[in-house]
Amino acid sequence: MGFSFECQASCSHTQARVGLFHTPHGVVETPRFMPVGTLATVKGITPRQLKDAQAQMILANTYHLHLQPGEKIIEQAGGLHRFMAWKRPILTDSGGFQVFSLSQLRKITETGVVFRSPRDGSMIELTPEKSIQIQNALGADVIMAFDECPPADASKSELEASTDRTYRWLERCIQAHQRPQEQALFGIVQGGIHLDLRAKSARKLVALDLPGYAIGGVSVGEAPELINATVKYTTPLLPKEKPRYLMGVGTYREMVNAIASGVDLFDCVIPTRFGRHGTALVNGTRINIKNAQYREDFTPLDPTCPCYTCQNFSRAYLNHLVRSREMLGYILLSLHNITELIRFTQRIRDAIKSDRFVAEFSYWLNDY
Ligand code: PRF
Ligand code: ZN
Repeated sequence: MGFSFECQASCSHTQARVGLFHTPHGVVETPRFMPVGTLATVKGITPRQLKDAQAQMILANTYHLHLQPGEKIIEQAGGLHRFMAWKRPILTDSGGFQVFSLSQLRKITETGVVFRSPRDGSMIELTPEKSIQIQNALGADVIMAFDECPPADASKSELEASTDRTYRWLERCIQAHQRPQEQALFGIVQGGIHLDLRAKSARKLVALDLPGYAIGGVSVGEAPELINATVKYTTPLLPKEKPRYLMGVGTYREMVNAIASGVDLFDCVIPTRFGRHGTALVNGTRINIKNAQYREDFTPLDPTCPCYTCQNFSRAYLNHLVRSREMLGYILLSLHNITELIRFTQRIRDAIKSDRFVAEFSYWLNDY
């Protein structure tokens, strides 16, 4: 039981490492992509299919599950793992980021955030204590601190005030956390693109000796070079012996560069969102399966892919399904996309183990 992180191999040219993150529901081999299951479901994909795709840890959202069905129901069901029949590790995001990106009429105070429920228009308050209480009830293996994630166009002084407040909220999260043996609380470094703010945030968080650390406030609309620069600067400030998680990032290039900086975990809605829009991730590119060129293409999306979609169906069939708006089309594309991103991080792990990471992934690497 409990949590530990061990480093199994590291790259001799970059900070990239292969690790094992032990959690109460099993081991997570890192670096790894975590599929997003916002509402206790990775949209369109069964837990059995997720297992076949080699998913190890998946994500769920405090904000959405609090609104529907409510943490009480999930607690009654025996917790999130049993409710959704996913026996492997789960991570819940705290709701901070989702309140800021999804809800209207919010008011941010030292206490927390007040917003209007998109469901019934009622006013809802989320505070650090409330977020942790909900996450304790949901029962994920990893829970996230309640943070504030300002938009990319926030001024430096706004970012500084917000980063300081996020730190005070973290202290309250730690106080409120009732199940530290069963649930690891990760702190979230903020500070936008300002490296001095990132350094201050990281330094204060590291002093709290948390079981893991996340980098938040990245990929919120800033230029791609700034994403990489921020991650490259921030990651080495976090302890080597703890897992590092880059929140909401899941493009090939950003993942490879973040891994080179020492990041272990990623999540992103890209594979399922793209799947629902008819886009397939194939060999580092995106293809729109609706395009006429696939109408008579009887080859699989990716002949090297072991997923159920690629093993059984042609591009022509997927083109037909998506053009006909058949739900199976979106499901098969989502399944392939999830498999593809998890396989991509698996290939990176193998490359790091044989110390061929830079050689094999130089196409994506910005600085090596
Ligand atoms: N904070 C939290 N969740 C997040 C983010 C953040 O900054 C991001 C930013 N990319 C994605 N998800 N709590
Ligand atoms: Zn596939």
